[in-house]
Amino acid sequence: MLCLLASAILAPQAAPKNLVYNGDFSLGVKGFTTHYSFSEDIYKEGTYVVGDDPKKHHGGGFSMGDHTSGKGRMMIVNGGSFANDSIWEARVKVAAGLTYEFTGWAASWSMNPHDGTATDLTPGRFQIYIDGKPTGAVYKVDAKGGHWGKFTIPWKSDGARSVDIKIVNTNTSELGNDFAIDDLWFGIKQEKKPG
Ligand SMILES: [Ca+2]
Repeated sequence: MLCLLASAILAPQAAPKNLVYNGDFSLGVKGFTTHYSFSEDIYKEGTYVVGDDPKKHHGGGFSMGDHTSGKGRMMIVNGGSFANDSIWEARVKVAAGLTYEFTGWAASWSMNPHDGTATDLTPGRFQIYIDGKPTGAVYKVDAKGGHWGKFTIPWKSDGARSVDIKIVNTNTSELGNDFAIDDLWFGIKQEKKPG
């Protein structure tokens, strides 16, 4: 008992754990719910797939790799024209009085039909909801195809319970509005080391 205690104290501080199951989508369609409809081809607004290249699922899409390794899987979404659609939603257990952080990566994958460049005319705009409340500023996905950008949402827990995390797309345009998300992470916020 004493030995166990000593080793626990001496053990180096572990990196905060990711409370999101399958946040890198390596396990496919697992660990989340969504208002979107699963479809191997994503020509229709409001559909999604978990795959390794948007072009394989939409002939007019930009060919790009995932954020994790460039060769893994990501959630590939054809943004819907309905309001308050949740792209991705999951429940996590939190402890009281701690500051958490929800982070994730997003990139556009649609082409500009006018000039053929990999530029989304109306990129996705995400509002994150934690415990049912809009949290943090709206995150605008980079319009350029395959340019992964990170969103970071800090959140403080006021009690020990399980909370719902939800990514909602506030862009309801049928034009463009095509994006992928990857490497979703929720955990205790890491303190910055001095210096
Ligand atoms: Ca991935």
